[in-house]
Amino acid sequence: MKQLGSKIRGFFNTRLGFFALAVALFWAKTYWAYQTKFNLGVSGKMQNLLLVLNPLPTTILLFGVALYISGRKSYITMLIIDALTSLWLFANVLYYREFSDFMTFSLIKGSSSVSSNLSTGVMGIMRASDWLVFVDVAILILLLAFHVIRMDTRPIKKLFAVGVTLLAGLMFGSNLSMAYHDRSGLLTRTFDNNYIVKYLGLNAYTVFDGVKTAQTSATKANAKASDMNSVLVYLKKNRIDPNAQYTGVAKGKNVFIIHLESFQQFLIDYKWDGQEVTPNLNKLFHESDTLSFDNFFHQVGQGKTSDAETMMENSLFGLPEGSAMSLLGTSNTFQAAPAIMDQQGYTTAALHGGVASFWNRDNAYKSWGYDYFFSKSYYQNIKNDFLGYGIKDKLFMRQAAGYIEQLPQPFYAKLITVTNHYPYPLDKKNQSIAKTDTGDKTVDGYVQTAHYLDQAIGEFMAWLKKTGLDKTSMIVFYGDHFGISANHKDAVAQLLGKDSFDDFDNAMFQRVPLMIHMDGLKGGINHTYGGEIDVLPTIMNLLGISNKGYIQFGSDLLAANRNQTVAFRNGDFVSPTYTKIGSNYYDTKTGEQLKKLTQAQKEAVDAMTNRVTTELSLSDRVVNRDLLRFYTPNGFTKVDKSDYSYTQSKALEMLQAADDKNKTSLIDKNNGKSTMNEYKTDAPEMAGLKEFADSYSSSSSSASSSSGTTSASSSSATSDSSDKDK
Ligand code: GP9
Ligand code: MN
Repeated sequence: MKQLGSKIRGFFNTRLGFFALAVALFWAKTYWAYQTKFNLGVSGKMQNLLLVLNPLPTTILLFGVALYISGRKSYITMLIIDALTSLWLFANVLYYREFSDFMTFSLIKGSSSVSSNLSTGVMGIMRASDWLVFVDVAILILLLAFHVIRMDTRPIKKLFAVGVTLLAGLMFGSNLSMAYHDRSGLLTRTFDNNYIVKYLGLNAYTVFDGVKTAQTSATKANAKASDMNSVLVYLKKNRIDPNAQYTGVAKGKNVFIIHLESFQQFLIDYKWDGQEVTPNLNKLFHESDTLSFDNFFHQVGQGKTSDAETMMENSLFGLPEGSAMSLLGTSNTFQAAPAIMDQQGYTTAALHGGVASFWNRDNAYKSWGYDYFFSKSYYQNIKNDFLGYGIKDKLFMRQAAGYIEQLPQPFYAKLITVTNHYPYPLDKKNQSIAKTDTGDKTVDGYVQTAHYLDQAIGEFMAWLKKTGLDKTSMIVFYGDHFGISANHKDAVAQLLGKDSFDDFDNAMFQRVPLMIHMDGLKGGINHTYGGEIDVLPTIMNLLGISNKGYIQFGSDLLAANRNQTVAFRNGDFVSPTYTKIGSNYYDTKTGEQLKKLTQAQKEAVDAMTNRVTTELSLSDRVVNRDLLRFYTPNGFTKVDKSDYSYTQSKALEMLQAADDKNKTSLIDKNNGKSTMNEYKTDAPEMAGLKEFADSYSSSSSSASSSSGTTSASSSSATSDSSDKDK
């Protein structure tokens, strides 16, 4: 026993022994911090395994640097590296507590607001146990100071140090490939910083973020104001005047943007199991005061939802290399819908039952000028309320209404639903239509979650009606992107009752709904071909705000003589005449592939291809080079991100102050009373919940109402569902 003890001590007295001890302590400490200081939303065996393993490769790599140095300096270097990485962890623990996200270089570089935010609030949010982050450094220093461990000053072979570095590289490589196996596109799609930390660790995330920031700042540093000239020339030449008959018809109205997650056009009027899958949305689609578009396409790339949001609210395309919101949402200048509306005297708010960091919304929304972002932590924790990426739609929309009724009017409010998200799971209690029977597991649940989403919309619309908001609002519904990918051709063919489903069918299958509903609006089903890029110009015209001078790549969908070539992010396109998929062309009307193009056809498709590639590349130029910082449209005031805070306590204070000043919220109009008792839902999760008794439709009580805005901290931040399919 004694012998073993002295052997161990002997080992720790060697340089390698000390190195191993330092790595082991740092490893254990990091894992402890992962478990207690962050909400990474780890689920499943693989993610748990990776969470345990992921601190190792980078720790070995970093601490291993000290092995290249000889003598006492080697120990000191190791301690310094240990202390610095611990300090970084400590800073992230504090930052995370406030923002539920990890620190980024562009935040540190770009805004003093982060540091001032943090330093003012730091004392308040710090906990004694946070200091334990330094415990391993302290242990090592004490062990050396009291000579429990002696320094080994004998030189180490360079080759050995190289070996350690290589080992770390190898370990990192396997970590990365295991991570990709569980989540493809982890680094290219960059959904959420939480995911990178969960899979690869904090240090790897830091390097990744550093490289990304360096790349983008190099591109930006080389950009000049004159880079904008070609964009301005193109937009000027191709500008189409909006439809004057519709100019300003919605002036001063509240605006709702309702994001229908993964909702495809084919669901409209679709019947299954003897019933309509989406009766509420069908009704809206056919109403005479709804402008409905049946040739409207999503245009997203890898950035999926975030691409849709970028197009919808900026009329700029997403990037080919992944989410522009994630990559550049923090640092770039934007002239987005919320800021435009804000400057028209609107209150602007985004509401989403998912974590704030997803798609970097917590930062990008500030750049876009959203006054408020009511994300997951703003909603009450109800048992079984969370599914996939967020709070179930019925529970989310019900609580979102609790914030909407507090917004000074007019407001611009975006509600992002999420239950209808791949892989379309829904608990038994919420199922009210049978699954389809194609036998494809990921497809068959789709009608169920879509049906649920539709019911949530129905409940929300009923509340709008009850409160009179339906008379004072313009409501825009849109499907963000496909729900069923091209990997499920057989199942889709069955759903559509077709014998086959080819590439052309798949292009047509990218239609998503766009409906603009407003009391008294001259509606109808419009057949123009358009996409998400066109929505902002359309809405601005309806609101009577000229978009002349704005850098927007879309055009008013109601304008006469508009160009109807709809660009897909990969350069393919659809139009009323021709469709391009890869190197193949099709006649859109017949779906027939055009194997031999006539001269006229060739000229036509060349012109379309040219237009599509020009628009995509000019939009990419604007976004990648951050050109909007050089150009401010007349009448627009540049957004200052530091004006915004989505910290719950601050935001709620701000909301209260705004309301005290304006007295225009729905609650004010209702003599200071909440309208939540008018919100009926049949969400089973709310049955029996005392604070929601009024709004549960099967309950007959009409006691005092709850505004639904009570804050509650949430237990799991990021949830995950494997989405290799996306
Ligand atoms: C998450 C949600 C999902 O907040 O918006 O994004 P998606 O996976 O559809 O791109
Ligand atoms: Mn989506």
